[in-house]
Amino acid sequence: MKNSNSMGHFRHFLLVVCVFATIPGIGNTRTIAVDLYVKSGVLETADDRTLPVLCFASSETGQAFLPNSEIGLEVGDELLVTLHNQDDSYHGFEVLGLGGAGSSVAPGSSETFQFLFPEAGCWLYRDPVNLPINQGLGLTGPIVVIDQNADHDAEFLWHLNEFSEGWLTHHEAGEAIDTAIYLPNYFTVNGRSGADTMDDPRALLAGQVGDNLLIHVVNGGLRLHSLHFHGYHVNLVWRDGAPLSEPWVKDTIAIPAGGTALFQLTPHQSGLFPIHDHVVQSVTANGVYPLGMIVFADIQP
Ligand SMILES: [Cu+2]
Repeated sequence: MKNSNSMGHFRHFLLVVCVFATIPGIGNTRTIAVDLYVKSGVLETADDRTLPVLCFASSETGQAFLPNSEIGLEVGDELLVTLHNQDDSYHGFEVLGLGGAGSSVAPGSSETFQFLFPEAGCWLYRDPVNLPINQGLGLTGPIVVIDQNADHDAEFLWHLNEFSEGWLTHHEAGEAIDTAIYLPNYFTVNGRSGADTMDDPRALLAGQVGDNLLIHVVNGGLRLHSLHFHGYHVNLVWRDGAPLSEPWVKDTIAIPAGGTALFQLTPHQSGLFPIHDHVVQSVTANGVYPLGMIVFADIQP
């Protein structure tokens, strides 16, 4: 097994195990094992097209689709990801901010990577090989770590992405991709866009006035996405691996490429409200508005 973390993380892991071993009743560090298969797949768009992408698929066989699997964890978990490279070029597995940046797995090979999650939040995983191309072809995914002792009424996930049809079709045809030309024309949340996001229970903010709602956001795209809330201001409470000293109350929050954030919302009014990228181009699908990066809050009295 390859340990993709630094020695610092390894020592931290030993420390955690020792502490848990000496405190009766707190010895339940879990190990979560996940298999991911890198292979070609498809993105089904809001304008009923099918685009060729690369996927971290959860199944060895069968057609792969975006979005890539969410990895759901609890605070204290150890994650073991075994990456099976079924593609014909090298791919790796990185969790941004935690390790794996130098990983590279040969075609037809498998490797296991270890990560530790001592704190709640959300992280982005991606292929660190051939950046930014492989990331732009679809190889990103979300990790959500829940504090099982914290209290909230519901939690949600928005995995943001944008896709350049030019890059996807060049890659499928085996042609070189010019990274100086990046013109994304599809913009997704959890692999969906437009009103289709309402069918995703991880994306639709469903709740009641007074609820304590948590929203995990990871930007797997190569561009900044600025999320604008109608109906509410939210509290930005955590970003890029660290809590804010004080919540930042905002109705528009910019998430840079590769960025992560945690919003807290206690709705003060009922209604159905859109939340969308403030860059209008990103609310389109191949130029058609509003089939892009938009989600909804559906709050009952
Ligand atoms: Cu707006």
